Amino acid sequence: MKGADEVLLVVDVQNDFMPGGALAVAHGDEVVLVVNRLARAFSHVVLTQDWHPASHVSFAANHAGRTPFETMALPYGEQVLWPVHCVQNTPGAALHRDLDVPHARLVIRKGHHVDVDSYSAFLEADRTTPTGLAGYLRDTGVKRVYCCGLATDYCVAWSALDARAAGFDVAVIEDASRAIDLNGSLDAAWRDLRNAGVTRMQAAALLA
Ligand code: VGL
Ligand code: ZN
Repeated sequence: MKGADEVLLVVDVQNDFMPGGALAVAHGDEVVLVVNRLARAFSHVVLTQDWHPASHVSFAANHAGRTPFETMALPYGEQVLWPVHCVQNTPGAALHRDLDVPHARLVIRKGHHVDVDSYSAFLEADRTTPTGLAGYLRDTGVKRVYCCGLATDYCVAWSALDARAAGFDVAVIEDASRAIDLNGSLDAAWRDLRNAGVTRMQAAALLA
């Protein structure tokens, strides 16, 4: 059992990221059982939930003439425009029904500011607005963060990079995550993670 100084961060295991969902991640449903198994090895688990207002700036539908998966310049930088997904209190925003982590202590909801996206569980896409997660983890004695969930190349990678920048030891559990892989984003994410000193590992190393 992992101790008090280690946390499992389970990112966005939500219906809209599952096959058939609004922003489907290929094989996204395959993470659910391995996440359940991993979670049993951790006393401390935190979940995240992408949680957008319907008028969110990241939705292509909210910009005339724009289509999903284009990028657009916003005041805080380049933003990928997504299909409408994870709208607050909709079934698509709910956690997958088979996700079984009764001892999860905290659910961080992100992307709730209408004008700013937040892939990261730590810092919004303006790169300045904190979610409070770094302070929470420090206050609860966490030193090492194990990241998994959806999607590897967006919310998992950005969360892992920000966890590292906040001073935590960080690993990404590859086979407990699945990627969107838009224009080489998965390769780029692994390169950025390696350069930042994030460990790439497989679930078996934690389940032995
Ligand atoms: C995500 C794109 C938009 C993710 C969330 O969970 O990786 N990706 N919103
Ligand atoms: Zn989103």
